[in-house]
Amino acid sequence: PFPSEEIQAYSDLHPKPRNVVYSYGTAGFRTLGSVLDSVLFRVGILAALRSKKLDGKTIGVMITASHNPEEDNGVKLVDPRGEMLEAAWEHHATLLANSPNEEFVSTLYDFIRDTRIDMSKPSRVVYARDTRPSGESLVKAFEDGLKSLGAEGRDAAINTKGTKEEYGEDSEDGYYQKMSEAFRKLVSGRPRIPPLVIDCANGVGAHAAQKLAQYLGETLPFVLHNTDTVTPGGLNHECGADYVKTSQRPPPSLIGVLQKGQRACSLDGDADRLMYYFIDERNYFLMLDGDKIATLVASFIVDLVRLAGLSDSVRVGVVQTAYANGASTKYLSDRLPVKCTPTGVKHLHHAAEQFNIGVYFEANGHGTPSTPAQSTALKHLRNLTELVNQTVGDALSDMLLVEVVLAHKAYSAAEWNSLYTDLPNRLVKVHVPNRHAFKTEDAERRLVTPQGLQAKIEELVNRYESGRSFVRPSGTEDVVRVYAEAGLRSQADELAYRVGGLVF
Ligand code: NG1
Ligand code: ZN
Repeated sequence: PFPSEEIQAYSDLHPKPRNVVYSYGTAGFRTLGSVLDSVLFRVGILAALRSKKLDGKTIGVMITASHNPEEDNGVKLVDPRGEMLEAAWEHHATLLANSPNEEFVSTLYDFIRDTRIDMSKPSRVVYARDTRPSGESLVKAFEDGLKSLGAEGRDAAINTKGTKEEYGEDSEDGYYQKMSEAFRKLVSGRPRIPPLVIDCANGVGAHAAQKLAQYLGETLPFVLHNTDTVTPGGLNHECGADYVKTSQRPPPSLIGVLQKGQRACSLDGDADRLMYYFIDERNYFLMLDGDKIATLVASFIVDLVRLAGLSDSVRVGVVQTAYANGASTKYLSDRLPVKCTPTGVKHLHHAAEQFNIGVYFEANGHGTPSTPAQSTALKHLRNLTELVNQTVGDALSDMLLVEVVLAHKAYSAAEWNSLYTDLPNRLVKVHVPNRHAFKTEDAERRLVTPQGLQAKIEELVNRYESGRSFVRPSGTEDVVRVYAEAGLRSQADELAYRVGGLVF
């Protein structure tokens, strides 16, 4: 049964704009919220079909543009176990999104036939959005997609996660309850934990953190900032994990709030990135980014595994991307196996599964440890698996994990920071006529095209002490990114600027 007339009628309400080309990238579809209506409608259909193809298993859909500006929006599909959409389907998604309105129904028909989808199967879809103003109407377009197929959908409203059925109870409250209970067990008997300042980026993390605070009570007191999810323009504006990481500054709203040595952290607009930081004795701002988090967590897990006498059977490893600070890679490689993959959580997650326990974090604060069932022999490891959200990475569960390790090691922010010293680094965006002309290899660390450019970059890099630089096209914005690091701040900035000049 293929309801072609219904689909056409609904599709006419959500026509594809002629001059826009969409592509399903690392973060799903992501662009200006104002040109996403037809995409959301079609993703509604696609999500229902994906569920049918998987025998009615639940598909998650998250409508968000994460750390990007408030006027952007996006949508990504999440497979039943919380994993990223299968690669072949990313390609189908792109084809369907770009089909002109008058061809859409027949393209869809061919797709269903070629993919052998049994339309009589049930379909279950759970969806959620972040606080962006464009979210409401995009959800309507998405629901029209479901309706056109007569599919079932459940609105998880404004939420940090599309699906979390696999984690804890089938409800948001169950999720916080499970996390906070595990946290309590893990820190029991340790000294009182001083309050943690949390910048919620004026996004969904604010709701989540408020809830979590109720469950944690005095075990871990929160001081919440940037929790305004109603005033337009506030989302990720001069706050949030991306602001902190990229500008290498605290959110202006926290200046004067942070006491020397006090731990603070920023979430991003959809609460899946986490960035810690503090002001030191000399009033310097110091960042504890995804690399520092990975280092802290991996060393804790290694200790637990050793104490449990499991060092011979449990292989612990760390997965990073090219954006990992060179000093972190050096520090970790001296102690553990370290792997480098292209950016995007799906690549990291996949590589992490090659270890018994794989810790993966992007420098920007996306990530989580993935721990398997067999290591639950140890009580702490068992509680850890309760605490960490192993399939998707969630900034708040990552935050609790950091707090556990700090409590166990009795580390202050400054002691944690001193594990290694970051090489000064700079990340810049360059607008180019066609970013797709930039193709990379070796986990995005080298350019293959434009021809000759890589050799020029290397020639520059060689002139800097501890220099490293690479160029890659963004998967979430229409820009090319240039990253550089070097022994001195001024040199890192100069190298980034000069490589940027080569690209432009
Ligand atoms: P792009 O826009 O492809 O650089 C950004 C992050 C990725 C990843 C994705 C997914 C940087 C430099 N890039 O991708 O690491 O997190 O967003 O959100 O942080
Ligand atoms: Zn995010």
